[in-house]
Amino acid sequence: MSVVTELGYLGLSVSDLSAWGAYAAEVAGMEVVDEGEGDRLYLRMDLWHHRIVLHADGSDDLAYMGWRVAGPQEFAAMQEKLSAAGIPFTVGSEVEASERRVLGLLKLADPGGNPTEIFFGPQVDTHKPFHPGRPMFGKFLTGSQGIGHCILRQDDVEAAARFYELLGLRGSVEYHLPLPNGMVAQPYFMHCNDRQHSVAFGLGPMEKRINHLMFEYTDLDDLGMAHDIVRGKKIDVALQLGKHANDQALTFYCANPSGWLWEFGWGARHSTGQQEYYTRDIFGHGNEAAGYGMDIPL
Ligand code: MBD
Ligand code: FE
Repeated sequence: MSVVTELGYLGLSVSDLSAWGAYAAEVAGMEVVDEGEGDRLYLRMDLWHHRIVLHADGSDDLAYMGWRVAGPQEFAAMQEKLSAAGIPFTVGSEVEASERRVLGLLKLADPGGNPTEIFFGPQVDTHKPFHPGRPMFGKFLTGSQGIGHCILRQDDVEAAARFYELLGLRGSVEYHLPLPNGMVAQPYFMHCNDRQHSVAFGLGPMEKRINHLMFEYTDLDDLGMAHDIVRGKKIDVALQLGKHANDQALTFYCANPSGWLWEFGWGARHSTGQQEYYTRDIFGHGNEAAGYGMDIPL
């Protein structure tokens, strides 16, 4: 059985590369690496060569997401599993693998059409200490929990759930949220390691492929500092500081230079392996700036 082990990397298409570099470093604290290609910047969050590539190609949306499998045997088994399920994929060439700094990758699409890659063997630069883009008290929480989580566009939630189950994720509906229009939002959350969710969907129609990327600091003071910096720069905050019912992380959501959200967090609990659902968050997460697809009563 081959299962994905973490959400390992992301590619983001951006129109303003320099604004993005400044945001990632000065607001989030990521290490920005320019290797001189001219069309991209790398963002480091730990010892990996990168966790995020910013591609200056203008669409201001998710370009691709990379799910890790443990090694070459799991990589081969995943191809057999996808073939048996009738899911089309291509095997990345050596050039494509080295562009992503991995030993091997597959390219496919999830049922929502989101470009998806399954890879093994990332380049880890153990000789190059992580150097944050602004002073940090601690680190980004990655390791076996991967980058964080994404909320994705899916028109067919059941099809999306079957696809991510095939990849090895588990989960289901974790909230029933009564909406002002009388409907009940039933977002779906899925995990593949200790991170309580690595992917979620089912929050209704979305303009972009991605609503938000969540990442986590090891130290509360880094979340507080990020919050002060966001407020100081008058960056739109879509959801104020609050604590989620499912992962119990303290988080807030603010706009990035592409006009979608980054969720900054701290203190998430691990996935429990037992399904539950909630009707609201623990506290906070008040709605502030509207129009970012998070105008929901949490
Ligand atoms: C999350 O991370 C989230 O983004 C939402 C909407 C609900 C619970 C946890
Ligand atoms: Fe989230």
